[in-house]
Amino acid sequence: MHSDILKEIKAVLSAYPEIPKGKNLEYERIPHGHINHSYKLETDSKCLFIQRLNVNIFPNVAAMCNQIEQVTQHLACYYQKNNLPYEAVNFYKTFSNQIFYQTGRNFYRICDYKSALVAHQLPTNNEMVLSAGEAFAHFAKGLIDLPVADAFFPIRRFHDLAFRYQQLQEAKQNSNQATALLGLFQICDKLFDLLKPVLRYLEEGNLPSRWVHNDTKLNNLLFDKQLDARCVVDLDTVMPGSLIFDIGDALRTMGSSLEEDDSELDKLHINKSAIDSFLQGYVSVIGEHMTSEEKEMIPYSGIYMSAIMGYRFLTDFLSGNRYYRVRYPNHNLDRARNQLTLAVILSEDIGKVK
Ligand code: GN1
Ligand code: MG
Repeated sequence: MHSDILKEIKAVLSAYPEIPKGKNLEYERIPHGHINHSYKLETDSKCLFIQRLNVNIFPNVAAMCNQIEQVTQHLACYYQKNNLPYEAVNFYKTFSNQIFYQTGRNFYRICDYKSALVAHQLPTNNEMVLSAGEAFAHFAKGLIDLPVADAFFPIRRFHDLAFRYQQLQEAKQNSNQATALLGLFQICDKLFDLLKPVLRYLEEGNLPSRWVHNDTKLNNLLFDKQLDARCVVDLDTVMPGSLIFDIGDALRTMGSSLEEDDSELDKLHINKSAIDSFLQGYVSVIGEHMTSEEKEMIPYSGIYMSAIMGYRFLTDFLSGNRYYRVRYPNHNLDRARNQLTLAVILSEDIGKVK
């Protein structure tokens, strides 16, 4: 297994003119991320980050990667023009000038491993969260003048709550575990009712379609040693959507006391000051471009994204864990319970779900 991976990685590296063939090659699996496989590679001259893309989830790798390239180039110009302290991800190109390489059924992508920067699973302090808010807002602001009309959608209806709810209902009908999870389904239903205003605004076109990241978890940002955010990573799901998705996804990770799969739910609470810090940073950067409807929906955003994650994890659990990578049989169920509980706690500011 080990030597198979090494052999394949060597073949991949030889497709890139800027990566010299060295004698030594060490790799280390990076455990985070539920979809792609990521490795840190040490060659004689470079430290690289290489990903094997999950083609079951991203079947059109070429369209996705071309779009990522367009987005990163646009961002790099924006950062530079405005003298901002961020770097855009810069992928290596193959001899055929692509940012991905196909070998057999596998697709790979390579960029530098930014050794000076670190991803965090939970925030250390609120300054860090404020910095995250600014960085994700600059990501969206930098792309505000990139037209959305011809965008490629790597995953259809990705953050469509009604679609995710419908998928959950289908999984529930086909499962023999539904009765045991009645309480959890009741929470799903109540959250769906509570979130109808967001769905209505989305359906009526009241929330503008903008380029958003769609996976603004804290660990998709790299920070320097001073805990300043420096680089937005994991760009596979970048596509048009609502700012509410990015704000909500950030809040569900930065505003929670627990990681998303922690099952000790009695320790789950909301960090209100972290939520305030994120919003302060985010709105200070992009607030002047936000519509009043977008601002109005901010209090729903964290609930919306936690509910979507709860639905998706529960759907996957009921369907035999085919989408997310799991470490134990009930992993997706633990994730679902965590995210649905988080949505309920977040909703206590807006209206009672329990
Ligand atoms: C997946 O693979 P990763 O961790 O970057 C998922 C996101 C979820 C996230 C939950 C394409 O992202 O939507 O928020 O898990 N990505 C896809 O942690 O489904
Ligand atoms: Mg991701």
